[in-house]
Amino acid sequence: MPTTNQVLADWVKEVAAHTEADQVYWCDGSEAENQKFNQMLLDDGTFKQLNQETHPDCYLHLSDTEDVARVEHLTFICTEQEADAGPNNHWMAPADAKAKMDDLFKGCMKGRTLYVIPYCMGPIDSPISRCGVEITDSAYVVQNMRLMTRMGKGALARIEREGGFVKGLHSTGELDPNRRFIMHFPEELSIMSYGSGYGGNALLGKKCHALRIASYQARQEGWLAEHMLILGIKNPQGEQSYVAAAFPSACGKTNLAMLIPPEGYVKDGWEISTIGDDICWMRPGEDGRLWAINPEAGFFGVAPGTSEGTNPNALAMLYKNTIFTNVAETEDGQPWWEGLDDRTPKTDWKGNPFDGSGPAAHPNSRFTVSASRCPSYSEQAEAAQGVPIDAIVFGGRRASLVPLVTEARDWAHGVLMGATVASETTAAATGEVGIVRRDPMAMKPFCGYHFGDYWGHWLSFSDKATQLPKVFTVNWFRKDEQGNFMWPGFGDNMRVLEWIIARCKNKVSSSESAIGGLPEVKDLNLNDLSMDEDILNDLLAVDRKGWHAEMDSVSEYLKSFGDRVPSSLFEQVETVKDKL
Ligand code: GTP
Ligand code: SPV
Ligand code: MN
Repeated sequence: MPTTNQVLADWVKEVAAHTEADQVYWCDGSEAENQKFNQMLLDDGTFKQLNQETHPDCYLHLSDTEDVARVEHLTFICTEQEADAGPNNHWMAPADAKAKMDDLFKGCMKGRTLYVIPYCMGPIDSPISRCGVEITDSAYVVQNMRLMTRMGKGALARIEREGGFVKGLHSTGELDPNRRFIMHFPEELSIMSYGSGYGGNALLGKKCHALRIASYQARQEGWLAEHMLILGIKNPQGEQSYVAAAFPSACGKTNLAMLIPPEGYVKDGWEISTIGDDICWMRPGEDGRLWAINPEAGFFGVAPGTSEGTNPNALAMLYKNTIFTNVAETEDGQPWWEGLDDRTPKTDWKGNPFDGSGPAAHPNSRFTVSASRCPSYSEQAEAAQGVPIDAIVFGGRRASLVPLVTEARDWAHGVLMGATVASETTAAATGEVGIVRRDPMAMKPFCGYHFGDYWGHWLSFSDKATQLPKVFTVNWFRKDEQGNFMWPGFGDNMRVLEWIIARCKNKVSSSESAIGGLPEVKDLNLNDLSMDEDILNDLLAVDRKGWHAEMDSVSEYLKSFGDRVPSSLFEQVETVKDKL
């Protein structure tokens, strides 16, 4: 399947020569090809077949034990000017980065096949979508990209029609953490990744293209590329609304995106539909609203904690055509992870007999599955124009201080809320877990340029769109003194979504506070929820002293990004302080 696009043809030829690949294979995206690749991965031991009666066409992949998460310390933004990458990124000069990567890639595909994956991020016919080509020597990466993107013939045809594409070069190399780098060249729209086969490091359409490169492009072109889920809410009157929500990695996007409302809500006729669970590209439409697409075609979701009780829609997807990475296995060959049910697995994520010490599935073990398998997947996810966003929600894991939900006074206050969200770190990236760090717009690991410029870009939308969404902050993760979650979360998050939508439609008022609008308890639907009113009052209270300290820390944080930080953010901080 060679191509009429000369730039692409030349690049593939050049890479094949440099990496000394044995063969070059162009992926067409067909079902026959899918089956051929699965068989190949079974034959070479990369895949293990799971119980085909309970889980037809499901496979287990156990990765190298040192290659289980994103590696933020080895991820670089390589702009000509260091200042353009900003203090939020690791930076390397493009020439130095290329020399380093050229060395690593030299001869690295000897004896291996080079796979060419043309892919499209977003519906093939959407003007908001963008294409890329990933070159990889990993058939496991091919199979994941097949589920996560629109790949093959259709994407190649669009590339040939349009000309431009993002170049992504990947090799699993030796999986040596000391020879592992994820390099981004936003000014050239290219990516080089070596030494890891893990999701965000290796499936280059996802975080590398759709967030780091796309955020850079989006700023130049007047749109937004964000780490957000997109969901639809239909009320019993049949009115449809859409919410985009940014939470850091492993903080609940997949769960919220496919939430099943509490029974009473379902009876009344509320419906939640899923557009996307991780990435959102949005731009102002002619009507002045922000219109969004999910650039992905699948879910690469966190397995632990997924159960019939927490996320039945996710669980329902995982019985067919799913790749499981680093989960445990039961005696009869079914995938298993902590939180799934009370069975005891036979082998752990390293393939060893499970002895009860430590988790059986890796805390960042994942499933890869086509979005079309999700019972709540919306047909609007395929709409070329996208969906109009009514509310933008920011959140994180905060054991204390941050209320269940707060509404921003206006767009600029909303940008401050997003820019200063903090969250406890999770197993989605290597490093210590549970440390509170600021994670602006959940983009700390994913923004392809200086955060000061990024916040300025966000603020500029008040001139770009006349009907901006309302902005909110949520926190599902408050804990009591015994360390228990105070809010039931999961399906019950619907109660907060209902209030958010009611605010967007001006159907309820909010109670004004220094940090933003809060719900009055009477306006939250708490039917069938046995919740102590004291706890709810705690969840909605503003701890003045705590917030004073928080705002001081916020000021210090913003200052650490230097003079590129828009002054209006500091004005917003002063407003909150005055009100406190
Ligand atoms: P990435 O794919 O890494 O971007 O993660 P994500 O934001 O999609 O997170 P996900 O929905 O997979 O949730 C991660 C973990 O948080 C899982 O173990 C969930 O069970 C847990 N979780 C999700 N929602 C809630 C909630 O409302 N309350 C509590 N307590 N835990 C939650
Ligand atoms: C995340 O870490 O935010 C993920 C998984 O969604 S990864 O693809 O590894 O980025
Ligand atoms: Mn994510």
